[in-house]
Amino acid sequence: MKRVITYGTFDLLHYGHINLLRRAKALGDYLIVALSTDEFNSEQKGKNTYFTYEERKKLLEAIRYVDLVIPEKNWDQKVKDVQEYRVDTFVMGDDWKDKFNFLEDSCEVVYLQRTPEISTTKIKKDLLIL
Ligand code: C2G
Repeated sequence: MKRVITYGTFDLLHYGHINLLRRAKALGDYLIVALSTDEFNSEQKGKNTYFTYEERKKLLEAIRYVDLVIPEKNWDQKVKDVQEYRVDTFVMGDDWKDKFNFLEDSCEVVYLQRTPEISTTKIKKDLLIL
């Protein structure tokens, strides 16, 4: 069974996220999403999410492509996660291109094209003017 992992905040879930998750799952048989915790977001990523970790986790778990959601607590857990969950392929959108090439010692690293035009930030901005 080919195991795939990806990481992110996935706030205000939108079709760009779904496009990423669908293509990530297509690379294997089992998709793990390491979901940024509220603490990691606010303390290290500088992100204040609309939905809490638990709410974002429930949304992700409802997606047919997602098999398991685990917490992403810091920037440095990826090598351990790849080993612990016996991951074959690590996937991220290409806004992260080459940022995680160090994982190539542990698994395949794939950067997928981001969906243009949509982002959580854009949704928040657009809603401000509604
Ligand atoms: N994404 C995408 N297209 C968009 C928006 C997002 O393909 N229009 C992808 C991103 O490239 C990322 C995933 O969806 O692979 C999740 O996006 P974010 O929640 O913004 O993730 P980010 O905050 O970049 O967190 O350790 C890695 C970080 O946790 C990544």
